[in-house]
Formats: sequence, structure tokens, C-alpha cells
Amino acid sequence: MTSLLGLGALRRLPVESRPLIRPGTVPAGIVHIGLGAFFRAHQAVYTEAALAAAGGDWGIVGVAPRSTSVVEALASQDQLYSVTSLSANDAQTRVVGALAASHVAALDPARVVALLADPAIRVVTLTVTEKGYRLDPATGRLLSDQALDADLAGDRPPTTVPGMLVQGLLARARADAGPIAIVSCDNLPANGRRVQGMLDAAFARAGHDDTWVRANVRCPGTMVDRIVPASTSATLSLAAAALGVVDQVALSGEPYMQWVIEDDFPGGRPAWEAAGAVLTSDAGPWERLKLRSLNGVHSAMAYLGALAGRSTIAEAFEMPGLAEAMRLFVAEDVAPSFTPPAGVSVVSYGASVLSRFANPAILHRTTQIAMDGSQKLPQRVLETISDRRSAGAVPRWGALVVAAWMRYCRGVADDGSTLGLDDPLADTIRAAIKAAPATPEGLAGALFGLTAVFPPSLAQDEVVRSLVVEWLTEFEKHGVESTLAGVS
Ligand code: CS2
Repeated sequence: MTSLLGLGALRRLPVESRPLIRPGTVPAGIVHIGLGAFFRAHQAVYTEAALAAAGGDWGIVGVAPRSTSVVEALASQDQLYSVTSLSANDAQTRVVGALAASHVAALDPARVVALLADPAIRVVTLTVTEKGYRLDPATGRLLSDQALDADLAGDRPPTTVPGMLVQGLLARARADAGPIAIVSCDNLPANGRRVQGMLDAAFARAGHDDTWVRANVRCPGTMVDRIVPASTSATLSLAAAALGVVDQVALSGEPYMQWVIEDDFPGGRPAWEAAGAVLTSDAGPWERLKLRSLNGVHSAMAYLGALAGRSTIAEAFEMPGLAEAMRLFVAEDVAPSFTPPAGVSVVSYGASVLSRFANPAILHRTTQIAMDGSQKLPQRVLETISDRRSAGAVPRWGALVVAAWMRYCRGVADDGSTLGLDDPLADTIRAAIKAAPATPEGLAGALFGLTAVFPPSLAQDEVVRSLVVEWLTEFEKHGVESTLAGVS
């Protein structure tokens, strides 16, 4: 049997696959919550490159909220794992050495609180997905549920992300352990301000004094970008072939990556700029650019592709008319909806996004991206539509995306096969659809009524509703594939 990746295997790896730093030698300065593929192929890669270029005590302690499998595998591999960058005709595998340790919060919640109160830790980064913040997608307000309220009452170890942060920051204040930055790396709108708002609301609801937090905690906003699909057995085989050892948690992703970070770190930070990140005073324009053009198009392709039986984004890209519809969506609806970063053309950015989505080596499942639509739609599509409506425009392509999501929510593809609805609001969505007539008008009426997703101004907008109903009617009559083939 081939041996496992680990410190002992490093010398036998091909030179170009070895970590950029000596793993296990850099003291921890960052806690990262959410040990998923995206963090390991993005922020960890940037941080390792920053450490290699500029040094610093910025090793990362990874925290998986619940899942034990990645933490167990990492423990058996001395915290090492590999990322393979895949383009159409090239694959480059490299082991990342940025992780100092990893833990499962659910198994040892007190450890997470203690880490946040450790003076050596000066940055907390988060990839906990949109729903992990427990915020209402339409308004950004902190939700109320049993687990969160019990965490905020503070009479048991925390299980939710806001609960971990509140209890960790209270412990840090008691220990007077110094200032810290809490950095969301999720695709939320104005993610820094959302996290700040979440902390403010959580402290207020729990009745805690937040004087220390106001003086010592900053929440810089970020824009994060790299396509990193869920790993499959093919990903692991590719890594094993390149490394000559088994990596049980190998990842693959596109070669492209980008990170724009607001430079507001009261306790210091790694020299991420030495690794190619952009440090700025306002990530907002980058964030809107990426959420509206990249993620908006991604979600559109996921719903349209899945409805038409395409299992990956690259396969969906081949559908006649789809790329053209997406090009028109970006040019006619997204580009005029906001002011992009200086010197950036939204249309050119959109074209480069489409060429990334066409990468045939990236097997990104449409159903993976389709997940959690209720949490994603507002910032990816609805803000574009609202901004265009405020300008008096008719956002036909934005309405196409909303219609695709609504049809997907019915749970049936155009060939009659079942589509799973994986969404925190799945029960509410299913109940609303069931209670409405099975017509395009009925479906639109049921889902526009979801106040957690659609702001009242959009739900009551007759222009938008009739555009959505028109697309739903086309889908019902001809199916998604033929509807798109008619786009020009
Ligand atoms: C995707 C993103 O799963 C999704 O919803 O749209 O994960 C996307 O791949 C990344 O944001 C790309 O940076």
C-alpha cells in the first residue's frame, strides 16, 4: 500500500510539489473557522505564500464546526494536504504547509473559546457559508432560533458561529488579550459590515457590555475568488499520482485566484500583498463586481443547467444560447447596476468569468452551486434587479435567473427526474409551492411571498413579476434547453 502524505514524506515529493514553508515551524497567529475546500485552496494558499515571502507568526489553526472527517485526516497527515491547479491541459499539484493544527468545534467547544482569547491569535477568518452567520438573507438581521439563543444565553458551550465568536470575544476581553480582526471570507454582501452587524446584534441580544469589543475588534470586508469544486475520488487519484503518496483530503481548483482585503487589522496581519492579494480601504466595488457578475452567472448556470440535465457547469456552458444569455445578463443588467472598481470593465470581467466557467477540467456540479439559493439569490441577482428597477430599466435577464431558481425549487428537472432542494428554507419553500396553483403565476406568487428572500419593493413589482412569469411560461411550454436556444 502506498504511504500517506505527512512530514516524513516531504523529502520524497517532487520538488515543485513541496510546501513553500517548513510545515510545523510557524507559530499560530490565525484561527480559521470552516475547514472546507474553499478555505484550504484559497486563504491557506495565500497565507503560506505570504509566510514564504515575508515571514511572521501567522500559522493557521483550523476549526471545523462539526465535521470530524477532514480534521481526522489532517491529523494523520501532519496537517498537510495538496491542491492541484487544473486547466484544460495542465495539472500542477502542491502541498500546502500553512496549517499549524486543526480541531472540531463540536467535540471541544471550550478550545475554540480559549483560542479566541489567546493573545498570539490576532486574526480570525471565516468560511462558514452564507447560512452560517444566522442572518436573514433579505435584511441582514440576526435571526432567532433555539441554538443561537441558547448560545447567546451563555449557559453552555457554543454551537453556532455567532455564539462561538461572542463567547470567544468575551473571554478575550476578560483576558485583555489584545485587538483582533474578524474576517468573513464568504460571499455575503458587504461581508465585513454584515459580520460587524451580527456581532453588535448578538452582544445586544445577550445583554453583554460591548465596550471592549468596540475598541478592539475590527471586521474588514473581503472579496474572495477561486473555483474549488467538492473533491471526488478522481481528485484523490490525481494527487496520489503527482505526489507518490496518498492524500486523503486532496483538493483541486482552477489556477485563477483573487483576494481583495480591507486593510483594517488592529493586531497585525500576514503580508498577504506579497502573495498577490490586493489590500484596499474599500472592498465594496470588488465585492459587488464578483457577487453580481461571477456568482450571479454561476447560480444562473447552475439552475438552468440542472433543469436541463447538465451535471457540471462546463457541461451547462455547452448548451446553445446559455453563454449568450449570460453575456447579455452581464452587459444589459449587471454592468449598469453599480459602479465597478476604477479601471475595471464589467463586460470584460464577465467575459473572463465565462471562460473560467468553460474550463473542462473543473468538474463543478450544478447541484452543488444550486444549494442554499435562498441565501445566495439576494446578493447575486436581486440587488442587480432592484438597482435596475430604481433606474427605471427592465431587467429581463435578471428575471430569467429568478425564474430558473423558482423552477428548480419545484424539485423536478425538465426530463422528469428529481432535483433535491438543499436549502435552509426548503420546508418553507416546498410548503409555499404546494399551497399555490401549479401554474407559472402560482409558482411566482408563492415564492415572491418569501419575505426572507424578496424585499417588499421587489415582491410587489409587477414588471419584474410579469417578466418572471413569462420565462416560467416558456420553460413550462418548451423546457429550459429550447427556451435558451431561442435566445439571441
Ligand atoms: C459558487 C461559489 O458554490 C457557489 O455558490 O458560486 O462557490 C464560487 O465557485 C466561488 O465564489 C468562486 O470564487
